[in-house]
Amino acid sequence: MFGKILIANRGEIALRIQRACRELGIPTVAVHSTADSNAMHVRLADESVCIGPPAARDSYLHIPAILSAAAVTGADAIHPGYGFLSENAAFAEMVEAHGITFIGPSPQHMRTMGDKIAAKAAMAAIGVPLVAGSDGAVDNMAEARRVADRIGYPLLVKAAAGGGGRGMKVAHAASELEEAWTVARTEARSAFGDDAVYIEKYLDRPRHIELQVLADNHGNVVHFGERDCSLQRRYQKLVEEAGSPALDAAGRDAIGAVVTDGLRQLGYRNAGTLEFLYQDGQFAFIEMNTRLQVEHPVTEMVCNVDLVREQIRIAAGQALGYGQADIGFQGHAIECRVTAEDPVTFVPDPGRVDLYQPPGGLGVRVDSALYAGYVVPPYYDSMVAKLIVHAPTRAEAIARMRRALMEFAIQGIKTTIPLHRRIMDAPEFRAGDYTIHWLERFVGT
Ligand code: MV4
Repeated sequence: MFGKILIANRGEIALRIQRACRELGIPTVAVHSTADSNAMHVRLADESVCIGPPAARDSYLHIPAILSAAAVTGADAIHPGYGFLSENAAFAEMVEAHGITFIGPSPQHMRTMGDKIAAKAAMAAIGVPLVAGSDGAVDNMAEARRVADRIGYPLLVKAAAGGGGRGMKVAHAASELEEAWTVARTEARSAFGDDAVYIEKYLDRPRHIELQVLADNHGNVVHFGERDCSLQRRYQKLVEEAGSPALDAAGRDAIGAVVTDGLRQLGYRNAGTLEFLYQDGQFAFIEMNTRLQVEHPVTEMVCNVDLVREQIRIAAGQALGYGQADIGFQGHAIECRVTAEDPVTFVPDPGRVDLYQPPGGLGVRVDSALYAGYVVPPYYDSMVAKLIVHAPTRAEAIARMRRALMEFAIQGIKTTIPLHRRIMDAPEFRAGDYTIHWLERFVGT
């Protein structure tokens, strides 16, 4: 097992990783920017190193500073959390070149999944269902027309280096194809320095369902079921649940078996999430994330597993020690992401937290780095807390979330808590009857 872990992140996820380390008896090193000297993740770490000025590119994304911090503190592993350097294959390679363990997949798997075309080819090869589309990159209009004739309209032109909604253009008819293809390429080149694009049939009312997997270095691959992440606005998730109101145990078992058998063949290791669009009872793979995700707690609650602990054990070479049959799904969990934003306009509202009163009681979990007197800096992501509830049924989980949202008090900054209360009261949400488009219509922006 590791002697000391450096956590290359901030905020609630840095605390989350510290908690797993502490329970494993492993000391932690926090890194922080000058804007985060008073941050909770610095206060709670065993050691801390200031790695640069506020801007993320000069601190949390500054690889030489992070490697130096690991060297001077003698850390023998680095956990990247989510965001920042978590999906950067070159960073993972440099970490390993310094004799430090990167807590995550191999750089090669990170690189493959970072290229959406290569990721789809890998999934096709192991029998995971895809959205109908081009077989690889589409680098001329003649090829684009051939694909369009085969799959029909509407279709999407997507950037190979994209993901999370960046670099996507829709064509509703043949008359729009050339413009969509040209604009997608141009935007991909300027945003990612890579103009490779591919084409997919546009699904008009899907849910976003993702599958959590873990793989060790000994050929054991298991899944922890699905999360429904359809409640999003501008590609930012607001509410996630496990399981999906749209899926039953048989559907989960079926997609889970295909995925775990396939990832075993690919030699994947550590944590991963496969993202699917789910429409008319069909799964269609779109992307794979090679990191711990923000919404991992809902899976932890229904499966009674510590995913970060498992990531660390796997990176240290330990075997999972259990199989798929040992993983159960108990009740229902919901997460609300609370951001420091106006709940109507979504304008960020960083600043001083005058009062912080988190909810409690049975089945309530709050992952947050806030405290009264803390000043939320303006430089980073606006998420300030994740409120997670767990209950025997979905209806009881919604009742518990409403109750917890009533108790939750944050004063001094605006937060999206009032919006979450409205979502919990919405008939469509309560019925589980929503697609990826429902929330944007509900909030009206
Ligand atoms: C799609 C799609 C419909 N059809 N692909 C958006 C983010 C990126 N990860 C993939 N995205 C989509 N790809 C096909 N073939 C609709 C979306 C999409 C979406 C997907 C997941 C969650 C929220 C979304 C919001 C808008 C569009």
